Amino acid sequence: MYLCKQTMRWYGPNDPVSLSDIRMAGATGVITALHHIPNGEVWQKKEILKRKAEIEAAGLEWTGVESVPVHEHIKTQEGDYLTYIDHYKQTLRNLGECGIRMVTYNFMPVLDWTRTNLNYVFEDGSHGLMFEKAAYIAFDLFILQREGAEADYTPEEIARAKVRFEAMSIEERQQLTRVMIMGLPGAEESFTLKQFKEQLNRYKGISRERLQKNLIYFLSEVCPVADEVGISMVIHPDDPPVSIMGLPRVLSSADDFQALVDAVPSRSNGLCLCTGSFGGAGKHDLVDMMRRFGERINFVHLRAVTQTEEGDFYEKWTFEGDLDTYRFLQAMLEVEQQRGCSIPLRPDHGHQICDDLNGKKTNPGYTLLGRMRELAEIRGMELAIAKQLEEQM
Ligand code: DNO
Repeated sequence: MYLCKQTMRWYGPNDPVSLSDIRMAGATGVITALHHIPNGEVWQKKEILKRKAEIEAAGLEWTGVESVPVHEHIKTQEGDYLTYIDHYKQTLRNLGECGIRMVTYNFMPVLDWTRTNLNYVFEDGSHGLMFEKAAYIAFDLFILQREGAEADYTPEEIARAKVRFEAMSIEERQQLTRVMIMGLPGAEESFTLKQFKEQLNRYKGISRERLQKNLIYFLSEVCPVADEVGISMVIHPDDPPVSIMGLPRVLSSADDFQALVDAVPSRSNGLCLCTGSFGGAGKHDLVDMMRRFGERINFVHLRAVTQTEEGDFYEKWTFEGDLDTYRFLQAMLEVEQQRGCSIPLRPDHGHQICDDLNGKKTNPGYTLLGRMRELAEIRGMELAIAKQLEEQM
């Protein structure tokens, strides 16, 4: 029976969560990146092997990279983007030669994932992440004061955002700004308001179609290398899967991924099925996506959110959100048996619980205890489904 590869994300030696914590939490591998290497530079074999040895010394496997970041110039195709593509290829060759088999990346312009509150207090007292549309619009219209932003919202949304903004203290406004643009864990870049505006300006002439063309060009260049060295490239969906601050988005639905596969059919062109990202806006049938793209899903982020009518979403516990986690895991296990391989999975963001709430330094979404609970619940359910499948065979 092929079971999922249970992994946890690790932010490297500076992560307050240690490798031995991760091992004791029940994971068999880690997902990590060489965060100290500036975006766009080649990851040298020496550095890769050093990190790999450190992970293996802790009794774990380096199951995959999240992320090798795609330089902004590749997304906009300006200046030295061809050099950056060459660097990316070289990084893939080096990783492949060091035995790494999976690389996650995203093609979200400027920002990686976006939330408005990292400390929302849930009913059980745990703290977690959420996205409040009125706060986000308040930031866009009244803090960032993005030119032409009004056209992106309805009069009702603008009115709600105004009320929300006026009720915020100066500290709350500063906090919102920090959360929006100063870089969440995993986002390799952070900005001041001025820098952020400059970044947005660089995308002024770039439509969704253009960004999609640039992504396809990037993949048509790097996938042959990934095929050759035995790496699966998995694209992380837009989080949330809608345009943010007027920026174009290209991986927000099953159709978007289908378009990528049609354009670049290489074996290495794969998807990181992040259930929480797709769950943030719109309706996406994640069980169906698991079955439909099964051959190309080489990484899963398991997380469940709940959407509201106003366009807000809350990151709930994996078994308490809108996702039918049972059916999803069942589909995943079936895909694994059909393919004859184990797909890496990681519990995605976890709440802050118990000791995490006692002043411990944590990376938002990446606490030990919250993720440990998620991993244990997911693993328990997975083993039960596997048993059922075995009995049916
Ligand atoms: C957030 C993560 C993202 C993800 C990147 C992949 O928690 O899921 O930062 O790692 O988008 O490139």
